[in-house]
Amino acid sequence: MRFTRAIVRPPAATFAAGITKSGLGPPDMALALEQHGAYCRTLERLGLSLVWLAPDPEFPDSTFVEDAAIVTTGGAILTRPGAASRAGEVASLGAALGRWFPELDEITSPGTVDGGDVCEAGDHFFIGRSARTNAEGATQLAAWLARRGFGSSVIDIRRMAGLLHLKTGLSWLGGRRLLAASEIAGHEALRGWEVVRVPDGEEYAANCVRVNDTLLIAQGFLATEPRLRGLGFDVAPLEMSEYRKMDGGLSCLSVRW
Ligand code: CIR
Repeated sequence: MRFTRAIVRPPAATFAAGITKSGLGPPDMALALEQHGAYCRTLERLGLSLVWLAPDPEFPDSTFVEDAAIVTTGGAILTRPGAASRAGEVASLGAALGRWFPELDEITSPGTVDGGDVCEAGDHFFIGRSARTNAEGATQLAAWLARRGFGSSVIDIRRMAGLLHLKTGLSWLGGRRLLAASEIAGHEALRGWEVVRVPDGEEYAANCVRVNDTLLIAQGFLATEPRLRGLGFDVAPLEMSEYRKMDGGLSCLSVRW
């Protein structure tokens, strides 16, 4: 779909208290804000109108807005994040999305889904079964998608080391083409898709976002970037170092539609 809007939320002062297993040390707050600003300016340059949510210190991970809501061409659904500390993030996404999606659905208990586990690929969605998205959540989401004419398949990432969410290792590039970290690239759910592999050692670059005709990618991945340019993409590299420290990728910083 062509995007015209995105929800974003700058990190709050409590950002460093969020969940992380990266072992990369605490984020530098000033740098995080600077990187967030560059990310938002890039979305605006690509023609998107931004819907800004205020930073919320009660929820250190709330800058990762993507995890709390899923927006499709067939409507939007609020998730039920798998980490208890993130459950309260959904309300503000609901308030913001309600203006555009009056019939907002939601994942209900005992289902849990993190938006980071949901990879849209046109009329098909890949759903990650992860430590955050449980079987019940995946089933609820698949049924919701099916009612809107979308297909889906589940990829269990629980044994794939280093992947917090499905989209940590998988992105849609448009058409039938996906970008994948090698752990996911051979998965049977991807059969019939053209899978572009992220070079080993650059797994973090597997999380990218196609915004209309441009691919937003993490900066500094010197083998991945030319590979994507070689496919004909206009590429916009963005420095993500402070979000990476908190296990976040490019896609998590916005909800796009
Ligand atoms: C978390 O562990 O929930 C956050 N620190 C990072 C969430 C990143 N979200 C994403 O990849 N969609």
